[in-house]
Amino acid sequence: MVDLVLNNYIKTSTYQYIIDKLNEDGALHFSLIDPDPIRQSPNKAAKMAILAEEAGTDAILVGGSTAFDQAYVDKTIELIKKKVEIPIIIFPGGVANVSEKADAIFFMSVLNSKNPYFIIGQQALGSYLIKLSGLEHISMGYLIIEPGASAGWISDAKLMPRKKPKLTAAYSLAAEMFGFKLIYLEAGSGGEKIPSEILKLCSSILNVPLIAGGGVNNKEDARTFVESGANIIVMGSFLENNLLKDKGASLKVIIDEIKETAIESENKKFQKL
Ligand code: 1GP
Repeated sequence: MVDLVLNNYIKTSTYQYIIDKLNEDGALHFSLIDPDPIRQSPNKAAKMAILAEEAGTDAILVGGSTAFDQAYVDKTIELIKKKVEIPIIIFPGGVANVSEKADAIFFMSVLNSKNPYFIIGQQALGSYLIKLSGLEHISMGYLIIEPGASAGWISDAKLMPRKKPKLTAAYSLAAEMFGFKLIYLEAGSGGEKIPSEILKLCSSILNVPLIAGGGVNNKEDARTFVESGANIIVMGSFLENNLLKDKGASLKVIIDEIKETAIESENKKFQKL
């Protein structure tokens, strides 16, 4: 479904689309699809993207910690692009995820990694490719909270403690002060969700949009996230387990809940940086 905001984004940028759509809806839902040959073929990924768009998701994220094959990532994005109108954003697990076929890339830094390779190293390696391809890059500070799952292990993160919200809030604020346009809090795929106290504290001090993901599986999870101040909810495993089975029906229930909760809650407005 093409609405006004989407039309406008086609003329401007994906980042502009995110800000405008957030200001219009109050909260967004992004669908994460992993271009991993062990998980799904590009064809299956495209079918999932169509169903997610029909269910009301606001963007498709393509990426994963274990996607190492550039050609496979290209093929997956190319097929999805033919089938959906919403933006496709690369959520890179590494340099091999850079593909000029997408609309944009989250140019992200794992700020609580113990290894500088994940903070600036692989970003430096990918920077020329991104520049030359003209791919829109949206800077994003990424923080991995306990338990962290594969993302935490692969990025060698010093996991943010679940019971110390102030630590994650301080890292988030520092990321905003560095100029990151988005802050992404990740608890790891398929694991325990980010505690509400962390989301509440981060949301209360940040001026940039707060993305949250990991373990969101039902409308109650989604409602809690939005009520706690998450502006964008990312879901991955749920899509893999349910989208094709029920043709997006259960995802629609969750996305409707996100939009309704956002209308009920008082949401801050965002400005483009
Ligand atoms: C995105 O890693 C998450 O932040 C995806 O987590 O697979 O649990 O939805 P799920």
